[in-house]
Order: sequence, then structure tokens, then C-alpha cells
Amino acid sequence: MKVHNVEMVMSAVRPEQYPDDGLPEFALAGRSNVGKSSFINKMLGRKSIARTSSKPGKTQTLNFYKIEEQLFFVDVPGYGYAKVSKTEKEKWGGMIERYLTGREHLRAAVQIVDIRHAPSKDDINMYNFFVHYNIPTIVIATKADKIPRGKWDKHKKIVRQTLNMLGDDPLYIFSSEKGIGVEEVWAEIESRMQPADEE
Ligand SMILES: Nc1nc2c(ncn2[C@@H]2O[C@H](COP(=O)(O)OP(=O)(O)OP(=O)(O)O)[C@@H](O)[C@H]2O)c(=O)[nH]1
Ligand SMILES: [Mg+2]
Repeated sequence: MKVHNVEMVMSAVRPEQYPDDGLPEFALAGRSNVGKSSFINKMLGRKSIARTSSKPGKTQTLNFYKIEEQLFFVDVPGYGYAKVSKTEKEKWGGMIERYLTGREHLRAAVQIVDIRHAPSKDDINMYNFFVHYNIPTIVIATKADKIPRGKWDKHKKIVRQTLNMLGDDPLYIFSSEKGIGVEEVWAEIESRMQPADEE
């Protein structure tokens, strides 16, 4: 998709605040600091429409980015961020779970993992959560610029095996730094914009 027009329309905490355009939505999931907001910026060709930080915990609300009047990316706070209190964590968990399990317009989760490391326990739990709720999942192994190209396949295999990914869930190599994978992931997302039962 050629992106000309993006608008951050809503920072939501509660369902009443979600946009009501009825457009398909793709939600970013992944541990804090893995590169979700950077992924959004790269995909949209913007330097900093989604705010990023080298410190974890930057994104704290559900941020809806409306793209070409056709779809939304939803930036979601990362999991596994230690420096918040237990009550804060429960509040966030509730907000994210409510959105992910109750949102009719959600077409797929885009789960981001770090290509350099085997997925963590939190990553595995998140993926299993999507499987459990029948939420289609596109897995993105990002920060590919940090390892040599010759090692990509090996790391891809480790990600697929550690998450115990369903055979038909796609996995893409990505780099927000170098722009690797942008076109492939756009093609994947565009192929999922229609609801499954309307084909
Ligand atoms: N080298 C490299 N660095 C990256 C890449 N993607 C993200 N980063 C860096 O990783 C750090 C975290 O990126 P964010 O996009 O803010 O991460 P996030 O997942 O949105 O984090 P939270 O909002 O805290 O959940 C920043 O310092 C980014 O510059 C990448 O593909 N390559
Ligand atoms: Mg973020």
C-alpha cells in the first residue's frame, strides 16, 4: 500500500472511545521496547507519528492510526514492562484483553518479536492467547539489521519452533531501521482486510 494519508485519531482506554468507522483493524502486540511503534512508523513511511523510545513503556494507551481511510493500525502498550505497579499492570491487562477479545473489526494481531533472541515466556503466552481466541496472527521478527543476513533463516526457525506456530500463520523478517520486509508485510495485511466470511 502506498501511504499518503495517516491520522492518529484516538488514544483510547475504554471501548466507548474506540473509533466507530467500521474499518478493519490490525493490532500490534509484543513486549515493551521490542519495536512496535517503530514498526508502525516504518510501515507508514513516517519518522515519528507513533512515539518511540529507547526506554520501555512508551506506549500506554490504545492508539488508533487511520490509514488511507481504509484501515487502522492499533498501537498497544507492550507487555513485560517491570517498572509499573501491580494495579497499573492489571489495569493495562484489562484494557488490552478487552480490546483483543471483544473487537469485531480486529482482522489480525501483528505480534512483534526480536529476531536476535528466542521468544520469551511472555511472547509464547501472547501467541497462545491469540490461538485460544481464534485471532489470526502475523508474526514479525524485527531488528533484522542487528544480525547478518546469513543467519536470518536459522533465527526464523527458532522463532517458529519456540512459539510453536500454527502451520499457516505467517512469519516475516523485518527491520524498522533498514526498511526490510515493508512490502511483504503490506501485501499480507492487504490480503486480510476483508472479513474471512465475505470472500
Ligand atoms: N536497530 C534497530 N532498532 C530498532 C528497530 N525497531 C525498533 N528499534 C529501537 O528499539 C527501541 C524501542 O522501539 P519502540 O518502537 O519504541 O518499541 P515499542 O515496542 O513501541 O515499546 P513500548 O511502547 O515501550 O511498548 C527504540 O530505541 C528503537 O529505535 C529495528 O528494526 N532495528
Ligand atoms: Mg510503543
